[in-house]
Amino acid sequence: MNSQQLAWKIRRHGIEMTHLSGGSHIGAILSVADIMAVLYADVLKIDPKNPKSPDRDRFILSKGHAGASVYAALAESGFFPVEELKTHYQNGSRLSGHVSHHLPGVDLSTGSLGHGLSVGTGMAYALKKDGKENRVFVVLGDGECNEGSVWEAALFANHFRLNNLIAVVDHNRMQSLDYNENTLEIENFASKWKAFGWNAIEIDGNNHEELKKAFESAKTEKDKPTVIIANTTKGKGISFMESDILWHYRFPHEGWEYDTAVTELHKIKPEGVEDIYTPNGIENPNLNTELDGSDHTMTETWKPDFLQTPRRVNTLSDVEKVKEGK
Ligand SMILES: Cc1ncc(C[n+]2csc(CCOP(=O)(O)OP(=O)(O)O)c2C)c(N)n1
Ligand SMILES: [Mg+2]
Repeated sequence: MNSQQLAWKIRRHGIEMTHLSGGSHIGAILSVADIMAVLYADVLKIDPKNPKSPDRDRFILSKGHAGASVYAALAESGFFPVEELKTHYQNGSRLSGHVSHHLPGVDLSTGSLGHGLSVGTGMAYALKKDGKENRVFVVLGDGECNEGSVWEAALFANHFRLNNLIAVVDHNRMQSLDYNENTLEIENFASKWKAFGWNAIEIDGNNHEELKKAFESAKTEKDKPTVIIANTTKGKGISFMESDILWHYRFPHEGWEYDTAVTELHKIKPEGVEDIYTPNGIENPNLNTELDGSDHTMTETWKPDFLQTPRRVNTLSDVEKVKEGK
């Protein structure tokens, strides 16, 4: 399967998994889908028949709330049955909402943000000490980089010249409730990493060719860890989810939300890909994108009086204005 096909599959599984479970974070899953697809289709040296091979590359999805993306990538790569994806986030499932190392192919449980880079740095240090050639990849969120522990790991990786460590930051400029810049400013982001001694490459993180080139060029780095600042769009691929903070926590509900998402994905389905859930798309889809105000996924913003105002919430101050009736 090529990376474009895998990215589509990750998006389709993500919609289904969050829809079935009522699970959150579809915006984060869609944002990181292209990064995950290029890693699993083209970059990582891993073997589904021997998931614990000492000669594997290590991978950590540090933004563990996007767990559905790694589960989908692993299932499509043969680590466990694709059918199992439907159990995600449900009682008794080993596919917990955040990433669990109980699954074959997962090196670290994540979900509490800010730990993945530190663990990945330790892995890279140990591999180097053992004279191994394999690399360590860590995918972080940009909001996650508010955590001080990320920068301690960055210092350590520079100090030990860990050129076998590649961090990718999913730089969608949003976190759970607002834009990063309204929460804790992190720009100029690439310059910060460079100042910490890293080789920083800034690219369009939804563009597969740019991602592949960046991963390739990291191989030639002699004595620095590499960070790929992947500029992405949160909710990428579904028009009404793109750059709308609502979709950090909200899941695609029965009705127009699910129908529109699936119908839009079918319009961009690559050749040779099958949709196991709705093979021919949805017959007579409900594409009426009007909210009915009947549920309360985001309790702060999801109020009937809020619905009188434009639906898109861009900043917390917008929410405050709505609350105050301005
Ligand atoms: C230590 C910690 N604090 C808070 C949270 C709750 N949380 C889950 S996702 C999220 C936002 C993360 O934003 P970002 O890293 O930018 O990821 P994105 O969803 O934008 O890809 C937060 C604060 C958490 N999981 N861990
Ligand atoms: Mg973000």
